[in-house]
Amino acid sequence: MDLLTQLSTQATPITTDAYLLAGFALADETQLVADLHSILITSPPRQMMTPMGCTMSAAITNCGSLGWVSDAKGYRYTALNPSNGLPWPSLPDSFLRLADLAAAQVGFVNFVPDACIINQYQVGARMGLHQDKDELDFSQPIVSVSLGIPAIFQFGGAKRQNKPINLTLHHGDVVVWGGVARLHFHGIKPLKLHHHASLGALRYNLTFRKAG
Ligand code: MD6
Ligand code: FE
Repeated sequence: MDLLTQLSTQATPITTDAYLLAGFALADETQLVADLHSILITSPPRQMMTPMGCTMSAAITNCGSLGWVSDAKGYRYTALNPSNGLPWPSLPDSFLRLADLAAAQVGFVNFVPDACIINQYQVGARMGLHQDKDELDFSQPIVSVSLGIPAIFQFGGAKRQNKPINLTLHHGDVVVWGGVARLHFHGIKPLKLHHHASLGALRYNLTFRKAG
């Protein structure tokens, strides 16, 4: 997909203030995947512990000036990777460009993320319904980029009990949400076996936030 096609990509509303931009990341996929691979080498994903003592099934790493971590002390953003004591890798230009373009496409202008959480899912990995509420600034949206094998994304409401909508996310799909949907519950169903030409039997999700 070239840039002009990307800029004319239709946003499909999921609910108020939440949109699917199907294939939006494909225009720059080679650069995105190359930049992702560099980050995975310097800062390998690992399965973190929840404060309740459970091991998360997705493995997580980060890039940006802040990274999300979970351990017995709770969920929080840190400037250093606890695995090696070093700052998280910086946000590559390709990531920043994509996050800004996708947010602007659905009306969230001047989105400047400082954190990108990278979730790596093996077949069978999942993410239970949760809210993203560890950031300081809920006026900023979240931009979520799916790469690799497909997954069923569950998008619920403001309450955990609200019945979620199921949406299959494919390689290159981008979901943007903010505004009244910013704190809605969401999750990922256990991944089924698929194969992706450049990423194998894995799914990666990049979520961009303004965390600090
Ligand atoms: C995932 N995504 O797609 C998990 N959070 O692997 C998230 O938890 C998420 O996609 C906030 C906004 C968009 C997301
Ligand atoms: Fe989330």
